[in-house]
Amino acid sequence: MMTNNRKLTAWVKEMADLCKPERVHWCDGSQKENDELCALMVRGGTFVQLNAHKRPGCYLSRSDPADVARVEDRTFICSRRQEDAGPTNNWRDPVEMKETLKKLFNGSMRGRTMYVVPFSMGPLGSRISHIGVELTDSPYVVVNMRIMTRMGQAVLDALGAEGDFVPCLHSVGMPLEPGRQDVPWPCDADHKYIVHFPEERSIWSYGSGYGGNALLGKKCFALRIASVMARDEGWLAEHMLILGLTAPSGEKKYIAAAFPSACGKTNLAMLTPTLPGWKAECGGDDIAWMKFGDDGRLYAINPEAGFFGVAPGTSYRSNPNAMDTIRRNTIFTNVAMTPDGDVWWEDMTDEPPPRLINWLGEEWTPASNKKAAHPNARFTAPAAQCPVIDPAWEDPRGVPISAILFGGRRAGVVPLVHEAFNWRHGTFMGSIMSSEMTAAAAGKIGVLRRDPMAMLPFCGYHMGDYFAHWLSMDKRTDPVKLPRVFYVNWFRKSADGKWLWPGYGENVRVLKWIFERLNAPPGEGDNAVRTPIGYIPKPGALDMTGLNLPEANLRELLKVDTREWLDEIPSIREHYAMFGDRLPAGLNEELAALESRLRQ
Ligand code: SAT
Ligand code: MN
Repeated sequence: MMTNNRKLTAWVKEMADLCKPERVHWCDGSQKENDELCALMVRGGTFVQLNAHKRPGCYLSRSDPADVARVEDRTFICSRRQEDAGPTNNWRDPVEMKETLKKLFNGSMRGRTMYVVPFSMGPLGSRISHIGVELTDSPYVVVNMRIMTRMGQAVLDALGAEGDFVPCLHSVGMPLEPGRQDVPWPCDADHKYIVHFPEERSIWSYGSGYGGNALLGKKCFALRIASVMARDEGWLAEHMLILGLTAPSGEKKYIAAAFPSACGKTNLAMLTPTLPGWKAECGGDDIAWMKFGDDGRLYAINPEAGFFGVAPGTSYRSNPNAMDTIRRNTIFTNVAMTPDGDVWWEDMTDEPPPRLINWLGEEWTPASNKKAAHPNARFTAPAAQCPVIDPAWEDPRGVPISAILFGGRRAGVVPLVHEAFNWRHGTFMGSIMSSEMTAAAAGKIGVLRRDPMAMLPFCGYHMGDYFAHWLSMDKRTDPVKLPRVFYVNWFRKSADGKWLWPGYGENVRVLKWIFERLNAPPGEGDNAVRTPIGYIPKPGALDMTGLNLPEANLRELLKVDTREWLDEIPSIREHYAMFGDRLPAGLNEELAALESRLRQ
């Protein structure tokens, strides 16, 4: 091993004694190591190598059908006191949970290799970054972590003898007892545990090999554990994309945006503006860590180094930049395969290919009544391959954030865009965010859920305290230096159920309005009208050049219906009731103020 970090070597030894792997492999992160692991997985059936002419360096993996998404009901926050996990998390006593887990992990890696995966969330050496080490018996996890994080020896070097890290233990939970034949996707589907110990800042994950359940740098560390670190240390760990927007004048601003999983974050992060002269560059598509700079502004880094994006729906029409990002060196999970060894998924092309192997490994034709790709099928691709990656995406200082966008899928009520009156009102907007559910997590598709700041499944502590932490930001700096807050909804539908807004690259029209708002002091600027819910674009203020959108659509998109909003109040109140006395008074005051503005 190539570290003299005592905490690390002691922990690896202790966990190896518990999990009893056949061998321990310290990952150096090299290309050679990666190639060997990929070859190993091809031999074992975990990976299918894709057509080297069409998808060089790409592999397909098909998961166990019982292991296809994050499992929120098997995700636990084990703070010492239940009230510190709050009503939005599953809580278990940490001592009891450790006992349960130790039994499960005891011998769980028998016959397998334990990989030691040192990783950095964020550019090495950035004051905003943090280091973790994942122990896993899944080579699939190792090669995914190599794309999603900075992984390997350089991280051990940065850690040094005394550096601290977040320990992340992972096992697929299928020991290979002598004589037991391995399977392409080992897991223990009936005993999944995704467990966080916020006080000791550690993660234990058992039984699943899929996505956020197993790539522990992502949601487990960069959101659940990091949100606790951020609360303790005065910064923000958020479920947000980072976008750099340059106006025709050359002026550039950075925007961070929070949407629930699978609401088009990756598409917005990589959008191709349809307005001439506007340029959008991608800083990240899922997570932002923001700390105050010396100038009092919030600076963001993307803690990840890759994209773990939803494949279905991704096409040259919806997201050409993502399509170009995934041409090579990409891992596809649960997509369909064409006869010539390429990939396909729903809506990738207008016409499906005549024959495919579906995500279950079965023959498939368009006449089949099953989906070819699983709705939560994913690609894992290096961010550096994105043709519009922001030049500053690895800047250790981060990028200054001028605006924060909240949003979700709402067929009604919520207008295309509105701006908060101030930081506290913006926090209120984030706290009542709502969306119709998608396939990223196991659950009911289409049901409306309130998902504050898109952090409902990712906040590692009491969400009432999280709101209070957000509210405290305007005491930590001069409030005019904070990002301005906006709320967008690309998904509003007409009475007869048709999308009112074309979305995708056309969203730049909304971003342009936001950009222009930012160039006037808060509450000023002549491009907005004040409504009870916030500022919306004044008629004519949204640039509609070249878009043949019926006037009636625009009116419907920007409509603020007082009646409909008053109807939302009881559900907001019900949502707030869940947080009990930990709901900050400031948010109740905002709710009361909204109601009184609506009744005026
Ligand atoms: O599986 S992940 O949690 O990484 C994907 C998502 O839910 O956004
Ligand atoms: Mn996400």
